[in-house]
Amino acid sequence: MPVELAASDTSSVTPARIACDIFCAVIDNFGDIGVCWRLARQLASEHGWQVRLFVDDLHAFQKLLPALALDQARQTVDGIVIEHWHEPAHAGDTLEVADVVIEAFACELPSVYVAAMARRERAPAWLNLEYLSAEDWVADFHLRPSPHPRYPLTKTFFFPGLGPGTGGVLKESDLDATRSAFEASASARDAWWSKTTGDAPPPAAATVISLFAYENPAVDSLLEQWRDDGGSVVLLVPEGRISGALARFFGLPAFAAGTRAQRGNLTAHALAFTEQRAYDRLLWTSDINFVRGEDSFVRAQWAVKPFVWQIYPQADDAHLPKLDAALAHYARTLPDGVRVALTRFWHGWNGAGHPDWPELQRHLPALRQRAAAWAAELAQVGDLAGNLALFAKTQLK
Ligand code: TRH
Repeated sequence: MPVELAASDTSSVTPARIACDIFCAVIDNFGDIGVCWRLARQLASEHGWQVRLFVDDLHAFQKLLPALALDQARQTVDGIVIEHWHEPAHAGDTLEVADVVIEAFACELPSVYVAAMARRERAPAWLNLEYLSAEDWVADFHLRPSPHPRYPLTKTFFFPGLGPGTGGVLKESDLDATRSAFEASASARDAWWSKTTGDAPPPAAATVISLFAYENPAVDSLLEQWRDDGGSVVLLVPEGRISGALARFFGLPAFAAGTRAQRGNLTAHALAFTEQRAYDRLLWTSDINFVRGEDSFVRAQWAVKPFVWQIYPQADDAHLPKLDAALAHYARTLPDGVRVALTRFWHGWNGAGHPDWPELQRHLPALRQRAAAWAAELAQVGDLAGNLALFAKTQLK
């Protein structure tokens, strides 16, 4: 017979710590668990919360966190309890309801857990963390309550966003300082190049590009443009869904981690997929970053470098208005010519038109400036973990 306990009652170290359960169902790729793991780490390390993360796909998770054991039903990493979640009924061996319950991306909580939430003396703060969208409606729906049809429980919709009135996006409190230290240290950057590619850093005049992308029909033309570029281009490609296109372009059987290939002015390195914390250094090293989905899109903005976003594709091109909504924020203050070039390039990279590299490259200085101004603007919205913690505490009073 399961026992219902408030997890905070079981903490012998600091009884006042807020206990938080995060539930994450991996739909595909790495974004769902990428966001949840980042949030879990921040709530634990920056807010002192006692966090438990339920995740149904340890294989995807292990790519971001190589220390994770695949055969453990329950393990603790970085002070966070990780439960292998066997949806839909499983809610841990002992049913404990936390003070704050986060249902990520509308994954359904186990019904026994919801029933136990309703029985709890003090109802937990229950939040549904939504996917990031830059669309205007998000601010209207952020923090809207939704009463449960049967139980005396209220779920609140927590919307990440890029503008005021939204939940913001995740940003660790030490991120800027860590980035600045890396950028200021020639030895750290040399060590990064040597460890990651086996090569010394390229000459300062080279354009370094990171490419994290889904399969993309526009990639062949872009590789040709980089091959024919007037200067040298160094492409850094984490192993993944775009690797097959690189292999075809270079006439190789595969473009697996450790491969180095050259055609014309383009040199490309295939990189091993790194643990999540290390991915930022790839973004900080590059002059321009191609990112995708949700979490790498956010990291590119905090890297304060020009970037190109491949949005997660949805049926009926439902993703295209979301792409334009992000552009409306990011490109808002750019001079017309630069904004048009950036918009055309992002559209081309997302299936509408053709990316024109020389045109984008011409505007890189203006885009570098905008990247810095935008990061400062985005920071005004506040870090998502901090915003969420603040709201949850108001619900616990
Ligand atoms: O993997 P994604 O395509 O995830 C997507 C999106 O989140 C999308 O919104 C969602 O609907 C879909 O999944 C199901 O892209 P994303 O969001 O950038 O997540 C990638 C994660 O992988 C991110 O946390 C960064 C991390 N990463 C590493 O840890 N190491 C690496 O080497 C690389 C390239 C990425």
